[in-house]
Amino acid sequence: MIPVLGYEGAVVAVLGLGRSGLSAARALREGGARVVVWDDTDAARARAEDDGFEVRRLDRAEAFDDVACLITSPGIPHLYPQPNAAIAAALRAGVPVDNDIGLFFQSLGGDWDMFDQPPKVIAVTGSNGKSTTSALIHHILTTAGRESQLAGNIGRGVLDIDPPEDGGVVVLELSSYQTDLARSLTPDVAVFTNFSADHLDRHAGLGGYFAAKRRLFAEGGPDRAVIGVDEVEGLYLAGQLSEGRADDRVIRVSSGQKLGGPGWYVFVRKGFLSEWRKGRQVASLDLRDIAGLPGAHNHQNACAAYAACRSLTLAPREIEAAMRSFTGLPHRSQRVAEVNGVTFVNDSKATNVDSALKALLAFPKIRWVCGGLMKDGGLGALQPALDHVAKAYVIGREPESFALQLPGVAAEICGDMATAVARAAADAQPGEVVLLAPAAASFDQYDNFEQRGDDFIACVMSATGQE
Ligand code: UMA
Repeated sequence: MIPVLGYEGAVVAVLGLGRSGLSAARALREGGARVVVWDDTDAARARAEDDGFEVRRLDRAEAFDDVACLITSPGIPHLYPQPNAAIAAALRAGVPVDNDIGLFFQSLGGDWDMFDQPPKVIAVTGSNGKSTTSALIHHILTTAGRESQLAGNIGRGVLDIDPPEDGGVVVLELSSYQTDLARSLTPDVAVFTNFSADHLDRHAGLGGYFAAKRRLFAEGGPDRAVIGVDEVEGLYLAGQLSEGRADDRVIRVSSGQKLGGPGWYVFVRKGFLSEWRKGRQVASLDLRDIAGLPGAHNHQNACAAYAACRSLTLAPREIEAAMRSFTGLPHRSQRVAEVNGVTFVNDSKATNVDSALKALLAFPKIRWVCGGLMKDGGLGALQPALDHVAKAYVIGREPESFALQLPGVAAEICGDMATAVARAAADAQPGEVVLLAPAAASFDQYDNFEQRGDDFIACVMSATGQE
């Protein structure tokens, strides 16, 4: 745990008692703060009370009379569509609102003089590929013998990690909910994987979503920025951060485009990753047979991870060797089974249209399990991949309206996962892939995408007689 500095003896309120909230409450207590907590669910409040925390209703401005700061959780709206009542009350009372990420940067390291090599933080944001890129960076560093810890949106509260040692690295996956609110954001290396529409309701549209992600680069001024430049937002950000064309504090990354010029570039074309610096090629890696990184979207993740590790001075061959032992993450292009020539792949993390598009483009002939809680913007952007789909098997509470947005695709209304997987497995021919890539959030039928992926795996085992 990283004890929180700066609130010794002060009252700090914590709203939301899930993974990030509870770990923040404990780290604040460890740092000497008096912590009062609230969660809108009874069970979460009861758990916190058992842990010795004082529960206080926070939905009135008077609740903040003695409070120095409110720490909130990423899943709780702080601005749009409307602020949670407790956050609105804190804002009315003039109390600063922060989150565990802000506390982490405020508290990391403590006395920097005690380190020969101060710890470094690599923070990864972007619309898709954040988890794989973060996990890959962590895997490469660990394999190369560097002390590394992985936390953030990937499922582990940042304040839960151990205080980093001399020369240690902390790799953080950060969502837009987290970067939007953190009052301190000072990574050494910041990575922007790519950009496409997501979470529009929480950011009041695309501009708000981009502004939330940009804070990671604008607030702290990282020493090095690794930026995916395949969308205009990344191009703009890279341009804003560089002093000129030769400024190699920005490493530009592309999946598909050959990049060149006097700066620093990493790109992938036809499965080969190339690094260019000051107009010369420095390294080339063949990504095509790295089993843990299938498809163009994973090649993009590989480029971002490669660039981040190069900026910590790892050698290209060291990075390549480590990539070969990367096995991927659960729920992202996860090969679950292969039965009678049919491969079953779990990409439950494809919660939006862009990530589902990339998952579909990775395989030529697909029995596609899709559907769930649709996000703003519809499914039109999936069009370029729909000729890879032999048939769609639609789940979710409103599968009919989901299927209606897939013109020209043979679609079967299944509703639940067990029916969808059983029907897809029965129809699939050797060489085809049964792919869960929902293009929707899971919350209409599951608590989270992990639970949905686990259900897919259980249904595959049952449908293929492997239980
Ligand atoms: N709650 C309220 N009032 C509300 C909403 C929620 O009191 O109006 C309470 C809930 O009762 C619950 C707690 O808040 O007890 C949950 O908080 P949370 O939703 O922020 O979840 P955490 O468990 O703290 O997990 C969060 C991230 N969740 C979200 O961003 C939604 C986790 O990312 C992250 O791993 C974790 O912090 C540790 O950093 C998950 C996620 O789904 C993987 N992220 C989204 C995504 O990847 O698309 C952004």
